[in-house]
Amino acid sequence: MKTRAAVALAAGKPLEIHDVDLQGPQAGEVLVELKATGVCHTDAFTLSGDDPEGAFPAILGHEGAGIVREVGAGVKSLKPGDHVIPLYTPECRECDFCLHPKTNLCQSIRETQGAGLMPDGTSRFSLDGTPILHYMGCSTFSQYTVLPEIALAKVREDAPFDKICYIGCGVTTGLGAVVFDAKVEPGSTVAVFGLGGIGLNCIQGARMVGADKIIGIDLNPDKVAMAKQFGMTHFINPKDTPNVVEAICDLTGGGVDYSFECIGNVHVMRQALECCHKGWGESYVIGVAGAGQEISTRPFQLVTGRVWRGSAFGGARGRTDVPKIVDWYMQGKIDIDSLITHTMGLDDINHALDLMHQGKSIRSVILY
Ligand code: NAD
Ligand code: DAO
Ligand code: ZN
Ligand code: ZN
Repeated sequence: MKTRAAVALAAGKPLEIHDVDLQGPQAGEVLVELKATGVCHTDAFTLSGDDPEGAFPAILGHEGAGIVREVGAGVKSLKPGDHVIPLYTPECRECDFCLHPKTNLCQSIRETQGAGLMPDGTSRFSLDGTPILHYMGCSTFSQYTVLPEIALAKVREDAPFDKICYIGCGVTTGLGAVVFDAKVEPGSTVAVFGLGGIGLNCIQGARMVGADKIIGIDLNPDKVAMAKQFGMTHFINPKDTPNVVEAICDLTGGGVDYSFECIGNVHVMRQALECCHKGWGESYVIGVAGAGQEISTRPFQLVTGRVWRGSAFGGARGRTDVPKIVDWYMQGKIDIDSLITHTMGLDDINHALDLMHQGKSIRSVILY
């Protein structure tokens, strides 16, 4: 079949809209008609050419929501008509990682997914006979896409696609880091570094679990109003505060119980660790730093009980946890609507990337 898609033909070039050939689902695969997709920083990072794993030509996009249209042989958990969210972190429920209680990083299709291919080592997309790579196993910048069954979360049918697509990455990453990975307790003190699409979801996660002080840190004062709306109780702008770590320790009687770095800046990662309380404070790295960058601190920070950890896709096991997050949204426990600042058609997707680079959007959503 043909599908309309935004194709990344080469690094650093604008996306081009093409009618691409799409082969139907093979065994264990599912054809999905996307109804909406968010445009995330990671798509822009890969398109820029700075992503060492980025390969072209490819169809980017990993934050979608849509409807199952066809299933391949052997698919049991999904049927045509089901509403789904694609998962860049799949959940096979069988591999060593899925069976281990301490991780969500299913590895069953990691190698082929990382290479931009389906599990059988081939691509379903092509343009004029040239194969086009998949991206993060999702390729949601195409109206139709094919995914493995294990990379789709089935969600309730009354949830709006144009909002729940954001659960495919940003919402789950920020909220999940607080709820599933850190398991922040009621009454805790929390610091969130970076008040963008991920950090704001950490903030609303902290509010949801009943954190006491929620301190936001950002260089951009324009972020304050939205962060307060999402539950931030105190704001620190590093431009006005010579020693951010000291300021956080002063606010919290010696440091926070939990901190989250949502920027990807290795110097800020150090501050996020060092503002944690001696003896028990835990810091979570969520931001993805540039290739080759390294973190550092004095080891005594760890000897004296601070903990340095990381979080991917919020620690969520996608097929199990994503439907729960959709429920939280539908029950009004979390706000997604305020974070979706722009919507547009696929033809305007390069505008969505421009808005992101100019810092004018939190999330742009493409409507198919
Ligand atoms: P964003 O650009 O929307 O937000 C970043 C915020 O950090 C902005 O508000 C900016 O003003 C602020 N900032 C920048 N430098 C700062 C500094 N030195 N001190 C204080 N504030 C500063 O980005 P986002 O979409 O929220 O993504 C954040 C990070 O999370 C990115 O690195 C992204 O790649 C990563 N990410 C990680 C995962 C994961 O699973 N771990 C998933 C998705 C995204
Ligand atoms: O299992 O090695 C692996 C891959 C884990 C992928 C985790 C992705 C986390 C951050 C990437 C940004 C997501 C949009
Ligand atoms: Zn698995
Ligand atoms: Zn993303």
